[in-house]
Amino acid sequence: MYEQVSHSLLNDILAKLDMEIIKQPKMRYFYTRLGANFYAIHSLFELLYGNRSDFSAQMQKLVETMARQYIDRSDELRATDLEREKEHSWFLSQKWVGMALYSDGFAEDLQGLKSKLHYLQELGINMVHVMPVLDCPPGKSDGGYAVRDFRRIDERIGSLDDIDALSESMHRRDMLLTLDVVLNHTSDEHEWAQRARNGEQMYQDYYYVFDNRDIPDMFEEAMPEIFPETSPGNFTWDETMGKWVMTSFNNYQWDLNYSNPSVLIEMLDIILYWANHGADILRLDAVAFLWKKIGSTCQNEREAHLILQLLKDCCQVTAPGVLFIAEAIVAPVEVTKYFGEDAINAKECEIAYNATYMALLWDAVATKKAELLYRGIKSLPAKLERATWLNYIRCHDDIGLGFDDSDINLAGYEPAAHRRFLIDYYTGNYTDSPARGRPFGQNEKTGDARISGTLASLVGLESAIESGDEHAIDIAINIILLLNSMILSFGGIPLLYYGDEIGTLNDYNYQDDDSKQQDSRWVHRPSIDWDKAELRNRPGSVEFRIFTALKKLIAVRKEISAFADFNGRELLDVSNPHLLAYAHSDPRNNSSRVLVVGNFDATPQHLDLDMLQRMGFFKLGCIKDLCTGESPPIFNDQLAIPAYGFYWLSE
Ligand code: OTU
Repeated sequence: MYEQVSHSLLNDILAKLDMEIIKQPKMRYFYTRLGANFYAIHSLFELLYGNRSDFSAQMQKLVETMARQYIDRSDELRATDLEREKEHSWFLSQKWVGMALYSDGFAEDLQGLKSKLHYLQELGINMVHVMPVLDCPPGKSDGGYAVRDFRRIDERIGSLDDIDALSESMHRRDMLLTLDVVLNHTSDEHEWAQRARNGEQMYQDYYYVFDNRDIPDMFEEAMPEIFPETSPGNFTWDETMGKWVMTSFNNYQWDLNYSNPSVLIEMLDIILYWANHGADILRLDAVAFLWKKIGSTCQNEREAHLILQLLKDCCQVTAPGVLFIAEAIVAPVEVTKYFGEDAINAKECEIAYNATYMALLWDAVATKKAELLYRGIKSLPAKLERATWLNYIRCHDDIGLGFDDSDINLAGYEPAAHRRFLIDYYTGNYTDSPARGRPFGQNEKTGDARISGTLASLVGLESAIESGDEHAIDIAINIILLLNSMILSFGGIPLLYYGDEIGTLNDYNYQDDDSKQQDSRWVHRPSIDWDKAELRNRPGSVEFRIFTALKKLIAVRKEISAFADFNGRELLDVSNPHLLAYAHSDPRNNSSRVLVVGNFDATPQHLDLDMLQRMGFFKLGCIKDLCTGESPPIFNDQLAIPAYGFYWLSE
């Protein structure tokens, strides 16, 4: 019944389309895909905006936006769409290995990045998240997340032509390009914000603007603070406008109001615009925040999910080869919902940051135990098929200790004290720790804090080099490799962070820059020292040791089909608190089973082979470590795992 109604609705919309669109040739796939997705798109749009008098006009505009961007999509990208539609689980393959980087920090600018793609290929990287490239007000940029113009590249790093050339060059090399779309907010210097400030009601309706504190105060009762030190509270008084505006992040980042369909359509247009400039994957920033409701934390609201489903369905019509990454740094039970809520059987983002796993790995390093790591992975909710994690150790943001209190209890710790220990451990307040991190986002009201620092500095490489302690250097390198082995083997897309492949240390220059010194995340947003990177070719150097080992691990990962993310991971209870072990089987190929084991302790540990055999693993004497190609050491029916060592075992 509804199908019929929706069919005639669709016909009405198509009949009213602009002549310019109707007379276009080669629209066949557009119409087929629109037909297939229209029911979902219309019902989602109606759920969100059905009570508005301009609903039909906005619906018409939504379809026109998709059509116009389809017309702009190049033949090459349309061909890629078709291939990916056929092979629709293509991104679950173990062959993808990612890296996130700032183009200026990595190589000065976009052209520099293009000329250094070979370096990434040398390491085995074939998916690159180029951190925000858009125009932001200098000094009020939030590292690129306070966008002044969503269609204009920051002129200090290049032009639109440079992005096109980069994506072309990457595609020729079989590399994927990931770009950001900052959905939740704009800079206060964005044209919409300027026009709102100058009194235009239409643009004030793009944001959450209030005459007085009545409603802001009600919101504040339940909204947490994201940047409590630099930007306390969630509202900012705008002097020119004479009004309060919602600013969940920095006070110069105005939250967009998605209860206004015009905002949704504008942002869809921007998503499709970057899809048409060759982005294979779009990282949707801060997706948990897309819907605000008084009395709630204003995160993970049902409508935020409906918006993402709608954006995904619309993208399926215009650019179906393009994937979304959900950047939702929220509780484990909430994260998996960003793959697709079951309310309406629709998909949202194919990929999500695995912030839980990231934070748990840091817990294991500090405690030298895998207990909380084990608990946390165990309570990670199952995810949908055709969905995958982005597994990472470090990124441009801080490390938040967002694991579950009940898991902390199960692992035998008291939550508040344990979090305090971790902060102290990584920020220099714990005597036995070699870590050189910085606190971030300390909130005196709640006692919360997060951690900044590069991978190398957090695992002790900085302090080890400073004291010239060779043994400590060895340990730090081993921990770096252990952590990388964990993200490379977990199931999902590993995402390395630029500089970590050569052990880049903290960069303290941000302290001399007024616009950065309050934000310790800049300590781990380095400029690559290419002379140091050259040392990757000099045997014995730190750079060589890390780079070569990583390169090998990446190459081996790509050969192990059981690492493709078809939900074949099984967490093993090996009853040794220092070890984490899981096995992968490839549902498409039963004989290929791989057992991963990592030792987080500073002393060697062992695994009982009898136990492994009872679990159905290995005939004695047939075990091989795929990382080295050799048999691992076995003594008295015990498999020995060196301090901070790891194996990827198969028969
Ligand atoms: C994201 O961050 C970005 O990654 C940050 O670099 C930006 O500052 C921020 O959005 C605003 O655009 O929104 O869903 O703990 O983890 O702010 C989580 C800080 C986010 C970040 C958090 C995050």
